[in-house]
Amino acid sequence: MELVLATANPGKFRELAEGLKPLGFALRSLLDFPGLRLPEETGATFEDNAFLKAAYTAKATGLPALADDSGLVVPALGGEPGVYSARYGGKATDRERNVYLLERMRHLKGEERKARFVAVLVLAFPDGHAELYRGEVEGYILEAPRGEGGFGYDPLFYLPEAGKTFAEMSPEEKARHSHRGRALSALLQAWKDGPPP
Ligand code: ITT
Repeated sequence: MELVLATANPGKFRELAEGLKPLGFALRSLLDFPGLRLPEETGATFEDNAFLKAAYTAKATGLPALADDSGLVVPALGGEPGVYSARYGGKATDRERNVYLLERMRHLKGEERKARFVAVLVLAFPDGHAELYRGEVEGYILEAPRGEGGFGYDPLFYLPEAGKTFAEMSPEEKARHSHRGRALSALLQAWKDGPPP
């Protein structure tokens, strides 16, 4: 089956492509469809935004499309950055957003630095049908970045059971623990015997 990965984020693309390998889909990227831009993310939830991106791409390309809407949720900040993770504080780069998050959390200590990553994957078909898969992981936001791997908030996200940040993990190790890895496992489980009923 041909499948369009409806993301313009190269970090996500890499992780999704790796995780989907066992299904043997022929993957397409947005670059295969010049002129196609993802719609504005106007939804209030990860679910809404993932659905917007996947349904739009499936309709525009005539192919099944998989979108990932994800982000970091810090309860002590009232859920920030949440669905605004990609544009937190109006900052343009991952590094600037990380600096901004650290600044916002400067007064928070111990358990107040708890955070979770959420990923919602929506697989949409040109006929309007859609399937949704979700993954979450809980950890802590460090006071300074650690590690060079991954993307986004990975250098700040510390997973106690691994004793590392996501940016200090190999791609395989991050996939075993991450929100996206967990959502992908749910998708793989549903598709292991072919298209779900
Ligand atoms: P697309 O909409 O094109 O897929 P995006 O980056 O705009 O890309 P989102 O709106 O879903 O996607 O924003 C997700 C943001 O959350 C992302 O830009 C990162 O800042 C952060 N994020 C999500 N997953 C992450 C991960 O595994 N590691 C680090 N940061 C992550």
